[in-house]
Amino acid sequence: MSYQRILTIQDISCLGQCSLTVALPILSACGHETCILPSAVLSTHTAGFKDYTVRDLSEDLPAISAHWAKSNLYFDAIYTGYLGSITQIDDVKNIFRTNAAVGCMNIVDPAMGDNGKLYPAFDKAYANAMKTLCAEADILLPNITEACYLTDTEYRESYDHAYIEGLLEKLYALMGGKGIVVLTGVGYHPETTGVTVYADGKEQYYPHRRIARGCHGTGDVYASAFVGALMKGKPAFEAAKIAAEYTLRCIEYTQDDPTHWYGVKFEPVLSELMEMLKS
Ligand code: PXL
Repeated sequence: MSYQRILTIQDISCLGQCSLTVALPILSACGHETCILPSAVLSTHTAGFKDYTVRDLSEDLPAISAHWAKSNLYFDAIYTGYLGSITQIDDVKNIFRTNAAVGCMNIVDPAMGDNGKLYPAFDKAYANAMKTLCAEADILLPNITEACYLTDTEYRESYDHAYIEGLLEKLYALMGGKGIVVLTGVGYHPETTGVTVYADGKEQYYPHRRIARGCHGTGDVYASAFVGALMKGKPAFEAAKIAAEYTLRCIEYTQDDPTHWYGVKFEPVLSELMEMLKS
């Protein structure tokens, strides 16, 4: 695949190793032209820090999109992550319509929760609005918590294959019966977790080791590495495996440092991701 121009829309948490400060370096390291649209600027992310500052950039989104369109600048992929409000969800839907190149891939990480709960800034109304953005995705990248909110399914800590199959079918229906669902954090045994890729009634599962320490920001690392690999021409299941292995390496590199609780040290292992893309 030739040099790809990717737009990623999410917040900038100035400190915290998530959203744009993760997506921009990872996509660039994968060899893509990476354009950014910050939805908000926060001093830190919202999970675990207190008294963080937030500057909402909602007002700027339509004007930036209009400027790009007027300048004939279009994107090969548009990848969205953490957004600030329901208004921004609507703005992103307009950006899908206005700023996409022919054949553009719309990739939605409905970043809004984990471990059965929504992140502090979100409520049920936001989760419902997120369903309408997911309906426009070519590729959807939820974790199980997000999948539950998107499909009005009860969250369970342990489950069987039928439960996961039910989630996948409902997510696929939400996308209008087209596209690809990449469901992360799917584990049927205590010592493993994994990722399921679902399209057209066909499920592919990649189980991998589970690292006891949960780290913040791994969803963003995963989604960014997935998009990076996919836009290098890797098939979705291959991209899902590469993203899983890279995310595991990030956690392994971080897990022995108790002071680094707010994110993963993804930078020192970026070269390993670049190696994985060569194979
Ligand atoms: O990693 C997801 C994320 C992104 N951006 C902000 C967040 C979070 C998760 O809490 O707070 C601002």
